[in-house]
Amino acid sequence: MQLNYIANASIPSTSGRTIPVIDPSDGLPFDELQRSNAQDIDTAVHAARQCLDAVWSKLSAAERGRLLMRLSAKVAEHAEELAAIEQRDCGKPTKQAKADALALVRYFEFYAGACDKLHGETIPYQDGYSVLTWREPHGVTGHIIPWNYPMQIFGRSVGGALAAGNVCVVKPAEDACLSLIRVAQLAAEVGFPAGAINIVTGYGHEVGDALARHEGIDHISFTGSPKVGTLIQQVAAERHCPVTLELGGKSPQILFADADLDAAIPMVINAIVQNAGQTCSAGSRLLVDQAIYEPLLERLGQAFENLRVGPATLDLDVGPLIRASQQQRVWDFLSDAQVANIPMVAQGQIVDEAPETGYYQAPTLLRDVPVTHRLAQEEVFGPVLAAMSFRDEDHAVELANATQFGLVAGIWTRDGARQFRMAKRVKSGQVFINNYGAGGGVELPFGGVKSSGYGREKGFEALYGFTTLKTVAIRHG
Ligand code: TXE
Repeated sequence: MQLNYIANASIPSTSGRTIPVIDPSDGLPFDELQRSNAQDIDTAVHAARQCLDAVWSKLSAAERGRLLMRLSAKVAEHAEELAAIEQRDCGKPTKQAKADALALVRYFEFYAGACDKLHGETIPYQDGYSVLTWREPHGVTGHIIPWNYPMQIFGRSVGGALAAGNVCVVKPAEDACLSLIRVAQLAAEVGFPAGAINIVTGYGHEVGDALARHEGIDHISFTGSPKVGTLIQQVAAERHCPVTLELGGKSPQILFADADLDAAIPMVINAIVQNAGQTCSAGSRLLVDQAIYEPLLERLGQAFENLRVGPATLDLDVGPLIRASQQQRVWDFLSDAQVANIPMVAQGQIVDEAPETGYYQAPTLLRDVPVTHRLAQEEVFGPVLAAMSFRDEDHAVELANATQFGLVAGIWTRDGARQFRMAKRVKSGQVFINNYGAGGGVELPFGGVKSSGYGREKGFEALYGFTTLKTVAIRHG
């Protein structure tokens, strides 16, 4: 039985209710979580506030940095354990689960080093004045985390918030809590004061909503669906609470005829099958120069047919989807494709060892997807790649920008001038040229434009979002 983790103690919810924890590889329950309520959130927010006032705000930036560095080392020691927990909870193939644990190590390491480098400025003003700016923490920050990359998103969000001097109340997704409860315990072991990191589990509409509404939450960081992002904004607007939103995408991979296809193809595939396509930055649209459309689809089709899907511990190319409703969502998209006569180029194979009760979906490559079809417009959040061709650079830009989203774009061309032109013309928070994702580097600021959200997480830039700027003007004559 998993308990909430509040003020460095494992405690049950006052609701007395629980939620089953399901292994996506076989669809069977193996543990239970607390189904918390608004009262539990209130307890966590008070614990956090007490910690902030009595302890956290008294630490120097260097002391906060040392604690984060110790946590980074502790997570590194426990990386295998955390990866195994996440693997069972979220159905991640072993290499993905390990990569996520190591990313968490890096987030804490990066933000440990950033704590004492968050400077204000002095501003030249009139004679007789000195003007300076201080970057102050918001106070108690709320973090609503999704289930696709729990450890990574916790690292980028909570790591940045703590580094900037905040204390945190975290609501993990109901499908993916276990690793984060363990990380909070590890934080207590390395000396984080009671109340600095609090984890309250439960359903979004109950406990997530209570967190977003709580008067004691000074900033909300949310990663999830556009629908819930809108709700969070509305709730936060009522009390003018700042929010950072990361709401996914429909990111294009744009391949010009002069692209290095040997380099591009593995990355195009990885960008849509990694984590079974349940990645906010998944490269889910493939825009291809018409001159190379047919030969490229042939090569990609062969590669898709070789992709193998199965239980997480088999560590194949693709694991299961997170839950039955997510599987149903992908099936609905694929049946809409059939109704619209969108041609399927190829599908991977689900291996015989995959239990029928698991949530498996073979990677699927579709071609000639009309730009207005929902497969070219909406996030599937599964291993489904929608290909279409373009005539020239202008047409590529038009297609790339023809969705409500703007998170990531991958551009593949050897032409240096075109690289810059495309990077400028594509509307997205990130542009990757001749790569996709730049290896997930924690240093790289990350966030979207349009319906992909606003604010930035990751990198040093995130620290600005986790602080508020105070201008101090002194008239000294
Ligand atoms: O997301 P939700 P779901 C997208 C993706 C996916 C779709 C649905 O397309 O198929 O969203 O996934 C909490 N108040 N992304 O339904 O509901 C919830 O408990 C406060 C993209 O799982 O948005 C969880 O912790 N919180 C994405 C978190 O919000 C609420 C990652 C995300 O869940 C809430 C996940 C409420 N009323 C899904 N309702 C990305 N950008 O990476 C739910 N939550």
